Amino acid sequence: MQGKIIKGVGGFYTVQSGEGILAVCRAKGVFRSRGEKPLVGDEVDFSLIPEEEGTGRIDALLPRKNELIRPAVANMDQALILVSAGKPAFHPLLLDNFLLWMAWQGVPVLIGVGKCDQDREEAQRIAALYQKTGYPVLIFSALSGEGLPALREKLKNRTTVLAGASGVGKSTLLNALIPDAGMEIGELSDRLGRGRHTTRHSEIFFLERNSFVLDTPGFTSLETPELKAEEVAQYYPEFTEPAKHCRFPDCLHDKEPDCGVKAALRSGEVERSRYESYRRNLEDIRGRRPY
Ligand SMILES: Nc1nc2c(ncn2[C@@H]2O[C@H](COP(=O)(O)OP(=O)(O)OP(=O)(O)O)[C@@H](O)[C@H]2O)c(=O)[nH]1
Ligand SMILES: [Mg+2]
Ligand SMILES: [Zn+2]
Repeated sequence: MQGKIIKGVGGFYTVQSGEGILAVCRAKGVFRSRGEKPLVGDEVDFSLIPEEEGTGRIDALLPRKNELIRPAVANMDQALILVSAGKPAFHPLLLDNFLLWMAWQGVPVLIGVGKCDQDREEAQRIAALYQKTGYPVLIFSALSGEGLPALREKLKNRTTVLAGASGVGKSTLLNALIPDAGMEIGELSDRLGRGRHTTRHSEIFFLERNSFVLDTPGFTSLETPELKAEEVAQYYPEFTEPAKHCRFPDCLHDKEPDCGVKAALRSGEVERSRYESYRRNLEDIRGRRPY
């Protein structure tokens, strides 16, 4: 039988067939010996174990369309990266690192600016910061419901992974979109500004025909992916055009004179926070030991 892994906890994988049959499965030992690890989002061949109702066995993983490291899921069409316009406060570096990871992993991105009910001006400010990146930005509130119809439209006929810092409202958004998702939602503790009932495992939810959304655990920080310094700029889409005007073809847009990206920064074509994130990525990479 063919199915999709919708959840994985401690070596047990919940697999759902197209007909809606659910089975909690173990993966055969051969996977481990081959170094293959089933991921949430994997399409698999599985069989039911007749003696134990509701259990099964994964016999084979079908070829993946893609495979993400952060978060570890497979076969995603796009990522919806969430930030909050209220609490917890928006951190540009964390969003920029999410964007960098997704671009590097080849996954198209939407930016969702949530909790706009808490601070409408901040939501507009964040959206404006990302306008020049070309990433679509959607402002919404899972609480008031505003912006949700437009968001739902973007999720149609796709498998979308929700990603973002802990407490930004990923699970709450899922509950708003799918009333019977029943995800646990964290109360924001004032001291840490992040959720307490935080999501621990990635899980797939059925939104509507051909449309799936994945809830994932939040990150509080995200390191720069394993890139070379000269590769980073290509994942900052708004740098591409100004970089054509750099004097040196191998310009890192750092200390070099006559740099098109730095000129664009001065003229406001490139946002300062984006450029600062880029510089942080360079620093991270330079600080790494060769291996
Ligand atoms: N005012 C307001 N509060 C919201 C909104 N969405 C979520 N919250 C609150 O934000 C807190 C955290 O929400 P969660 O949905 O648990 O956040 P999460 O992103 O799933 O967090 P992790 O699972 O830890 O990654 C809860 O107290 C929610 O009630 C919103 O649109 N408006
Ligand atoms: Mg959650
Ligand atoms: Zn340059």
